[in-house]
Amino acid sequence: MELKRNVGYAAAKLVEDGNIVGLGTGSTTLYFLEKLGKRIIDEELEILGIPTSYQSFLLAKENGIPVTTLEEHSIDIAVDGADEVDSRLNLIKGGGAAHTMEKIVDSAADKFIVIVDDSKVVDKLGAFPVPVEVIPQACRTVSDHVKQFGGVPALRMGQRKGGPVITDNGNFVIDVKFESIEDPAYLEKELNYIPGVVENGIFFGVTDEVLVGSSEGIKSLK
Ligand code: ABF
Repeated sequence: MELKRNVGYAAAKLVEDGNIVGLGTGSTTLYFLEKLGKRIIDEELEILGIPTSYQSFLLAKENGIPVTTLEEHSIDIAVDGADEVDSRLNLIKGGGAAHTMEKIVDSAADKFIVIVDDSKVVDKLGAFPVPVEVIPQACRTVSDHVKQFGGVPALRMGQRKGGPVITDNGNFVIDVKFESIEDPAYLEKELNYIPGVVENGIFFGVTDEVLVGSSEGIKSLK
């Protein structure tokens, strides 16, 4: 928790007065939103946020961060968490089932900063299953399809007994485990070609900087 707070706070200090800010989702960005809200009040900053989920929308409201939309503004800086970061700064995201909107917002930002603790940094992606958001009616056909790529699909189940997780967009999530991901750029594209797939959680070539929290402090990867 301490490491997540440190990177969250550090990222909030990178935001400048007048910025339009992409607001990530998850337990690390929670600290980013907390600190950003505090800076807005203390330093009287004029900042607008663009949330990546209902969670970050509500947290923005709670922390006094005014929100806007992609229709109205372009994004200067986006800050978001990740489930895995490889040595080339490619990511797996979507453990929180919000990766579709996260990819839209994070990719649209002039600068995209990822905040993680050091447990998320890996040489090669793939220990974490790739979250794939699917149209509910395509659940079986998408599952069959990913098996052809060597993936092992599992429908993500929710808190309601026997019920699936429902995304902010009203869809299901299939978590696909691959033995290893040799070519994340290829896999990201191929998964999105499957009919019924809305978006997958591989983020190839989008990241500008990663702030990694460890017991030794914060390291920046670029
Ligand atoms: C979101 O939150 C997701 O894309 C990712 O799944 C998760 C990050 O994990 P954490 O809650 O540890 O910050 O950004």
